[in-house]
Amino acid sequence: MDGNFLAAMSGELLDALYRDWQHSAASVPEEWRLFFSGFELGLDDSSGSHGGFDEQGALKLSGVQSLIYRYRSLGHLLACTDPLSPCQLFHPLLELSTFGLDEKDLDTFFVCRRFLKPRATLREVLETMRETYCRETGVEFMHIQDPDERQWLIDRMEPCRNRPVFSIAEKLHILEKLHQAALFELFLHRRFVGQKRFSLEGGEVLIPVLDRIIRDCPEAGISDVVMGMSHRGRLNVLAHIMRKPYETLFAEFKESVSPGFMGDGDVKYHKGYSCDIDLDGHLVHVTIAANPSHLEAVNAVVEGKCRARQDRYGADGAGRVLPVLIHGDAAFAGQGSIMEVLNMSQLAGYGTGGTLHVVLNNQIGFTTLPKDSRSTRYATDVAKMLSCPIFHVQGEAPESALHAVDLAMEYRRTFHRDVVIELICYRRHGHNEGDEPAFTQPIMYQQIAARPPVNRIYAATLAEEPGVSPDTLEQLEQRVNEALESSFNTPPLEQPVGFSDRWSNIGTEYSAKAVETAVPVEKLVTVARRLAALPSGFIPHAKIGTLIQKRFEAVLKGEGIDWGNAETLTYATLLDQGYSVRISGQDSQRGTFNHRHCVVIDSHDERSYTPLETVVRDGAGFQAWNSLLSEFGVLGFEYGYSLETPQSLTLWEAQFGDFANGAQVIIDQFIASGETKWNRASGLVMLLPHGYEGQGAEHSSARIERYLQLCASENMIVTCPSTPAQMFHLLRRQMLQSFRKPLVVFTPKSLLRHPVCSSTVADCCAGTFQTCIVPAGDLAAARQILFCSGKIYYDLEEERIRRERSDTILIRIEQLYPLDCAAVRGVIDLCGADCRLRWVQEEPENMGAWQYMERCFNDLSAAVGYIGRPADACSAVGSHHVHAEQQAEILRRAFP
Ligand SMILES: Cc1ncc(C[n+]2csc(CCOP(=O)(O)OP(=O)(O)O)c2C)c(N)n1
Repeated sequence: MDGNFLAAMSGELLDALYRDWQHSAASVPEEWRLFFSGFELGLDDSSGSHGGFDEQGALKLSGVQSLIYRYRSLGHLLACTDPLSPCQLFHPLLELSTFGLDEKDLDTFFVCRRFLKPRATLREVLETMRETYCRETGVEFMHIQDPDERQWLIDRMEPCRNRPVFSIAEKLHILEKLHQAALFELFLHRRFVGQKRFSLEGGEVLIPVLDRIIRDCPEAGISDVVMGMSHRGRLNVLAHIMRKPYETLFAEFKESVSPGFMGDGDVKYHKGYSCDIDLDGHLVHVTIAANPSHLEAVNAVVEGKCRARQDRYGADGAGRVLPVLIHGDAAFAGQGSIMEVLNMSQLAGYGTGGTLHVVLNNQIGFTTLPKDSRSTRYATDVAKMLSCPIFHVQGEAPESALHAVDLAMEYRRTFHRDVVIELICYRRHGHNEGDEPAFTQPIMYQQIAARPPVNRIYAATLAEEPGVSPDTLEQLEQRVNEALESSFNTPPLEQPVGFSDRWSNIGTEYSAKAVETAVPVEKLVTVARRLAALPSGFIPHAKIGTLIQKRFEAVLKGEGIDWGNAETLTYATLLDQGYSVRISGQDSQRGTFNHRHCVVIDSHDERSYTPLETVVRDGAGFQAWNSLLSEFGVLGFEYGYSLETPQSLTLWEAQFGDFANGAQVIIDQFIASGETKWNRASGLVMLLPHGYEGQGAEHSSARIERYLQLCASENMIVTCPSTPAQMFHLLRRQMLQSFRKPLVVFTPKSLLRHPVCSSTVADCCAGTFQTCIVPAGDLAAARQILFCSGKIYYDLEEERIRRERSDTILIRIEQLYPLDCAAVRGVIDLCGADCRLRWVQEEPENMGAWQYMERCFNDLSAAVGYIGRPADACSAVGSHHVHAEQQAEILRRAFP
């Protein structure tokens, strides 16, 4: 039996075990049987001190040890962290009597295990515990299962009682940051009456907290900080952390500044920004990601951005780049995407060495109170899944908050895990400045109105400090006010136009010009040979070994290149040209439909081997990750990754295209509209398996219509390549073209192994991506033209051949958006007046590309009819049999 364990047991438990043993020795484990036998051996009935064993003393001792453990574990229940509520002074689990102790024991010395001292009075123990865990900082850390991590935290909290000493200079700096935060809001309120700013008032402590994070960076070796946050206090953060000039912010209020790019722009509290901060010669590049209103949606994007930077820095990347996410209490507890991002934190493909989470808990979400918005005690409880420390800090105790920051930063650096700091504060006004909070929380808001702002509270505390003169305090405040006033009428600096840094040589305009994507045959053979050469002693599954050899043989033969082979050759040729490739998605290494196998597993020892890593050049890298089972989080992450990597092909693959709508916020708010709102381009590729094969509503449609509805102003490219060579050229084009736009690719499922769906080496080594495939044939003589896209082409072509309908020509639209209107017009212009024109699709009439294509055909004044499933509420039927009948009906109607 572990002595520590015995010491940590509560008296009640020991008693209960003892009674059980007395009743039936067999009912307790062997080691307890021995323990109690030994105990009774020494029993002395007359004294209560049995043969040298002091029963009462032993119970008290174990009570003291339990008390220490309990305060570490639950002391936060008595922490005084809410500025709006009186401090809680009693909790039944933390009463002396609960441990079999009372006031009389306070001055008794006890032997203490894992405490500051080996011997201490109960009074000392209790004071240490209460001061450490029950003042302005409540700490949850005993859910951490690693004993070293727990002890590490204890060693840094108990000696200083979670309240370190700050120098006067440091205190004045805190006050300056608090003044900046508070006076900025008052200034905006006065100067821009009635304008929304989502004031930080009540939560001003956020500014010294973020400032401290940045100031801790040099010591931690951090060179980059990437932040994500929502509306609340964002302008304040932009001004006082990001150093966005006041004059630029004021010009945005006055709407007298041009955005510096052509686009829709965004409201000022969504905009991103970056700056370099020089801290005594140590430069820290700080970025705040642009984000939409959708709360918490930016988190995964920030993680992806960080990971891309970390990958660029190499081995010590995770140490150098720090993700900081700032959350609202209601959003942190309410949005499921939080859990997805937390779940990424320790995964090899998505981890970023620990994220610093700051939850600004203003105790309300719009008008909703915590009792209606969460089932947990704390807004942060979801984070406990990570076994990481959570600090709950009183929002009017800036020094305690800064101490929590220091601990969090050091913890992250030591253990590479997430940390959460919750700042418990309040919101001085309504949700925005036009909202009346007293409609819904009249008493709470009376109380808030009576509360002095935190900069005043802290200034009053400092005024008591010896060595701080009233003049010093006054001048500090005056300086902050003067900076605001003097910037009010200063014109802002011109915003730079175009992309910058790594993006500076990337074009800002879409171009339909064909891109040279072919590769020399010798190059294809060389990379194919390398891909086929497995390391000696590596034994893949027999079928995979054959597949790898067959891929190579197809290249040597010059024909029979299937989808998986073409896709692998695409990555290989790009890697060979120095472009990195990162693909992630559910089961993407093997491929949901078994076509990819870009990571091969040894049958004997399960070690993995990635052939594509052997063809990388010039510092490029290949990464393929099986993702966590998430769409929202993972797509957001890969989008973020793509923002940092214009010279990388970043691909996200949905298991089936139909599941991508779990990430709809990322698609709508970032991928489709990020560039026009924020001037941030992305070359992200979304691979969306598509095709009607009788697998029901969630395994068929991939919702083509949704993407087409989002298309305008060449914001993204939507494609449905029908051959392996087309896929090859399309993905190569994505890197080789002069600009970056998100690329949506509807990829096949059954075609992956369809014997007719194969390409030749010549197809890959000549030509380029064809936006529209028009077969050789006499269009003028055709009686029927069928336009289509994707897999249905193969069904139509088979039927056309079977029926010997040489009068019908099939036109494949390979790029739906931007549509190659000239090519479509060319077809229509050439065909005769009585030629039957039809669009054929597998989807119901209200889905698929039809409604979009109908508009395009109308614009071209072409009367094109529809063939496909009738409109439906559901994208596909559940019965394979009904599916087959519907598919046959489409073919019958296509060939009347
Ligand atoms: C996903 C999403 N749903 C709803 C909203 C509307 N909304 C804006 S702020 C807000 C309340 C947020 O509360 P909290 O997270 O506590 O942050 P606070 O505004 O209090 O700082 C809501 C519901 C939104 N922006 N995003």
